[in-house]
Amino acid sequence: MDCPDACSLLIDVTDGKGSRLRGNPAHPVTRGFLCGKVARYLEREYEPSRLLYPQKRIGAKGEGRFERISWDEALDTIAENLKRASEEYGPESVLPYSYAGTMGLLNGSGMDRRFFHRLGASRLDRTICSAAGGAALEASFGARYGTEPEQFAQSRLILAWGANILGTNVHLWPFVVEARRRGARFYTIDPVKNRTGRLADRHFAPYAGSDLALALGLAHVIFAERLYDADYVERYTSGVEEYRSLASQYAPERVESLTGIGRDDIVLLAREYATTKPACIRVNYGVQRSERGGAAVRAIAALAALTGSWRDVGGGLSLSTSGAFALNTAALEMPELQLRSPLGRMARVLNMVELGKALTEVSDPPVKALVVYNSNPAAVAPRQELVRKGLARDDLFTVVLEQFQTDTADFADILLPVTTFLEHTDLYRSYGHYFLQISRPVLPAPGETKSNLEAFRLLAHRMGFQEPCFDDTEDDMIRALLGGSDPFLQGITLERLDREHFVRLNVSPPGEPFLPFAKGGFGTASGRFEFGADSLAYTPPAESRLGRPELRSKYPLELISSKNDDSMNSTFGYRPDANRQTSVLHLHPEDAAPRNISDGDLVRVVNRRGACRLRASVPASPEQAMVRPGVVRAPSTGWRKMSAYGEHINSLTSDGLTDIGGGPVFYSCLVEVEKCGD
Ligand SMILES: Nc1nc2c(c(=O)[nH]1)N[C@H]1C(S)=C(S)[C@@H](COP(=O)(O)OP(=O)(O)OC[C@H]3O[C@@H](n4cnc5c(=O)[nH]c(N)nc54)[C@H](O)[C@@H]3O)O[C@H]1N2
Ligand SMILES: Nc1nc2c(c(=O)[nH]1)N[C@H]1C(S)=C(S)[C@@H](COP(=O)(O)OP(=O)(O)OC[C@H]3O[C@@H](n4cnc5c(=O)[nH]c(N)nc54)[C@H](O)[C@@H]3O)O[C@H]1N2
Ligand SMILES: [Mo]
Repeated sequence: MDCPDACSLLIDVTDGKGSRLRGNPAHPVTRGFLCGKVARYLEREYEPSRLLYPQKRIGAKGEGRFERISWDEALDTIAENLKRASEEYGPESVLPYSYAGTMGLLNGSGMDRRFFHRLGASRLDRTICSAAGGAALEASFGARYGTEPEQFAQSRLILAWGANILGTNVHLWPFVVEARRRGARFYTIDPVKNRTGRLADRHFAPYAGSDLALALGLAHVIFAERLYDADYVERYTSGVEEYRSLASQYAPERVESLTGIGRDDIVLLAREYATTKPACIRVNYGVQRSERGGAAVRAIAALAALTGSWRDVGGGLSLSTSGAFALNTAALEMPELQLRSPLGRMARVLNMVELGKALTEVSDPPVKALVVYNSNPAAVAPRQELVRKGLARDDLFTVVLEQFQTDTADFADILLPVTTFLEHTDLYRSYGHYFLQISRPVLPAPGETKSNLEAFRLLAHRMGFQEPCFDDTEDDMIRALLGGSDPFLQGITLERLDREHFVRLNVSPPGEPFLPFAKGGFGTASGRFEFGADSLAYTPPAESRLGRPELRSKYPLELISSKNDDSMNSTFGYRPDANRQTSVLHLHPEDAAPRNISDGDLVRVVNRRGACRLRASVPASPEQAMVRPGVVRAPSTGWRKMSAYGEHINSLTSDGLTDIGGGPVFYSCLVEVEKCGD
């Protein structure tokens, strides 16, 4: 699934049935244990409501009434409709919509990409998760590398900055525990005091979306007290004078008013961070889901460059490691097929965050056919009311490839049943460590399920696409991926992967730590770390407590709908326990009292985009509160149709975009909350 940990799993199979799933003790990051979600994955595998046969819709869109059909009929209907849309409106009237239901490369961005490129379909900008942070790393580092998880054990100070390690990245935790056993301190910086924050030595709670100001404030102190590594900065960075002058405007007093973190704490944190060696920052994607999210990541990354922390084993910073997997994705995806499509050029690009607009406003051509796989946009995309309005269009032909009858599946014209990762071959990279993995099918595909890869192969044949690439086997495609010349992949072959299952990239010699930027080596045009001060001046998000006055007077609370610890986006939305967990709103007692809200009350969260009813969770005392006054938190996210009132938190979130990268601003979201029942 979509997780930085990308675990190595062992399964016991008895008479063709999986009986036990566990973490592989031999994998240096999985280390023999699983999170609560995957430990229960066999329940999902054999869940009676799993989709097993192709179906066509017989009720209204969204209603969820379907009838079984054959694969032949399903494929004929799809091919006919895609051809018609393509002939009448041009192939760009077809839009694929996918994200990371599986992170497997073949089933996530393989035959599907070839298919849509050959068709000339609109391209999808897959921004919904990490686009702002990714753009920030590209601009600052020129590469998506980060500190190896194993090295955290050697840190003396670990900052979890917008990183709920125990919730969304639990395989980092044993390394944190080991570091603390050796005397390290562990701090969290997060508007929400989640499981991880509760176990921290200190928790700092900035206002939502104010991390840029906080990072500049820390830099202010580090410059003022000359705590930076002048040698590292001189040798390996670019733009420090502009950055110094920007930081000089962020004195602790001002930063206190922008972030809510006390000036003395800012000074102490800056000193401690700059003088403790090694110090490591685990920043996760929560930080960049706000209006200034890209700049925030750049300013946080600047701290590691300023202090020269990249020199140290157990230093540096980790947001993503995905850039080290220099696979030949062009050979997998074959973008050049677009030139052979009726379009004869590269197709237009639509941003997945703006799906609602794509389905209701975009013309020239309008979207007439939508093919969804590895994603559940009717639940996970922002501005849900508009998304649903678009999905309900009678003149839109929708195909959904799914394992389960999700909210999105209910809008399908044709619904195709697909396999799980236990039932098909795939190649997996990771965004949290440096091991590449292969996985072969260990369980039979139930009913008439097929992998995404097979489904798109059959569709390509139905469309009459003649290119031999549509007959490539899974192994052909893996070989193509491994076929580049990147040194990190040297010696990694399909045969070796089949033998060893997981293989560490050649990022450093065996047994030696990977220090990506110890001696510079940044991938930017200058080869240096780019501070980028000209884009880092802080203004509070429009939707925040210091934002647009007309908004915050009506909607004074900052909503953070961050991930639920025991589910995976909407993937487990059919589970009643997951649904209970995602039907809660955490409030501070000071916000609850004037609204006459008590623990367990039914409340309505509302803003100008929509509304959603949830159960209030209000602790007895302020010390136990998960959030500071002015912040509410909704663990996310479930299925809309499973919620008691058929409502969803993403009716409130905005389809606005981040400062860079075109990412979503899920956590810049002002709301009001009112009691609406006991
Ligand atoms: N259990 C579980 N694990 C998951 C997922 C899941 O749904 N559930 N989802 C997977 C996915 S898709 C992803 S992208 C990854 C990474 O997932 P993350 O994006 O890292 O997880 P989140 O919980 O959304 O955000 C991390 C933390 O950032 C905090 N945060 C929110 N706004 C701000 C802010 O303005 N400033 C600061 N400093 N912190 C802020 C949140 O309160 C949260 O504690 O996790 C993956 N793992
Ligand atoms: N309010 C709010 N909204 C959010 C977020 C948030 O924090 N708060 N997080 C955002 C983030 S970071 C992300 S990444 C997105 C996640 O959004 P999505 O990527 O849409 O994630 P899921 O909701 O888990 O849906 C994945 C679907 O893929 C299906 N699937 C799994 N494997 C396969 C396969 O092999 N083939 C096919 N065809 N389907 C498969 C699963 O059954 C599941 O229904 O949500 C975003 N939405
Ligand atoms: Mo994500």
